[in-house]
Amino acid sequence: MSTQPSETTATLDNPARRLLLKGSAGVLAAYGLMHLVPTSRADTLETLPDYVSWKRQQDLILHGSETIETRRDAIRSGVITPSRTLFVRNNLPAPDPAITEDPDAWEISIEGVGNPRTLSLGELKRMQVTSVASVLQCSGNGRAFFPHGASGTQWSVGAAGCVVWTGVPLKAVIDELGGSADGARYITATGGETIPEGLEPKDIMVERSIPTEALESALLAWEMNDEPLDRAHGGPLRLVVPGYYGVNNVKYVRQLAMTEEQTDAKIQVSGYRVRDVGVSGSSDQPSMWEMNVKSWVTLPLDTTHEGRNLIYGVAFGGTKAIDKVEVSVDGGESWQEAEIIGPDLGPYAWRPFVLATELSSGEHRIVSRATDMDGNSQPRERTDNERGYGHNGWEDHGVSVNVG
Ligand SMILES: Nc1nc2c(c(=O)[nH]1)N[C@H]1C(S)=C(S)[C@@H](COP(=O)(O)O)O[C@H]1N2
Ligand SMILES: [Mo]
Repeated sequence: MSTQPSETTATLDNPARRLLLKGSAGVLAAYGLMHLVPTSRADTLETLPDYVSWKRQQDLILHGSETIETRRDAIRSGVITPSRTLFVRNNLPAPDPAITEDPDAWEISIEGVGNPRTLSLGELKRMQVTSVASVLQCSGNGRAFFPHGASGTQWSVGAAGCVVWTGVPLKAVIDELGGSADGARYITATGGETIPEGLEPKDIMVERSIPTEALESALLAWEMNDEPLDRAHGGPLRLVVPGYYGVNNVKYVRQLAMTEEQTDAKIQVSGYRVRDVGVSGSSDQPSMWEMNVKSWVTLPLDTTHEGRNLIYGVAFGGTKAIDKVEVSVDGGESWQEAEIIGPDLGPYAWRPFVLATELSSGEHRIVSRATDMDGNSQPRERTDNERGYGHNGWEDHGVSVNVG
């Protein structure tokens, strides 16, 4: 996909870019943050940056050093996305490798509870351990399909993956510390990035608030896919909120508070807010919290043979399990129910699906439409919005396949 210069002119949720626009390039350069400024062309980055050099480059699209997408054809019928294939999205540069050198010594302060205190990861590990499979998906996944040229990384379908997290249930931690403070309505988590001096912390910090109902499913996770959490994905410790968009899954979490109000950090107040095209972000607009029902085809993608074919894809319902997936090979005129395959790893995991069907020669538009257990189905159309968030329209997510 080619990147138009206009896409880089107004990445309003990128603090570095904002500062650059305000003429503070010197500050950024002085702190080595120039690489936060999005590259104007997708092809300027040719190899994986050092902090993710362990990933499998052929599975990935390098949009920038902090924005790396999983290729649609790397998923196939995959129940779990291998770590080496999983997308990466950092609003700030990944911390120094030292951050994961002594994971058990990592500390998190817990506030807004009966007995606020600081806990080490070593202590958390002794409280309770559980695992959950959940889809990690960036709010802007599918942004590339918005015709108005929504600013930000032009993700297609690959700012998403399904991984297994292991950690302590957040509720167990809060209970251990005397329970939530009276009146708490939000869980507010703070990322552990060091904010360079000279920059306004509230403009830059990754601090997110989510409704307390997420306490039932949230984890403080130290493992992903059975390995200690790598710093690329938030190691040593990350807040995981199953079914919620990526940004709420705060990496290198160093503080967690049960709060009455949402944080006043920019990333919460005006960032990640859904609004009409041309409107600026503000706190009265919907926040990117729970994910909506979505699916896409992963195989075949460009060409295939005539006759019987297996059409694969993945489907998920955010906080709700998937009920059914339908596939159309004629652009949505007629639909056939696909079979959901593989083990059921719970409501937050995605479900691979397959449809065995005959394909005649010629061009086919293959689309998929998932429905969750509450009966919500993917709409045909996208809902246009300024930043290109939450796209789950089935039409745009289809593939055109040449059969013959
Ligand atoms: N501390 C911190 N947490 C963060 C971010 C970040 O930049 N810093 N980026 C968020 C965003 S926007 C997304 S989509 C996910 C991406 O997670 P991943 O890089 O592990 O795939 O992390 C979220 N958590
Ligand atoms: Mo994101």
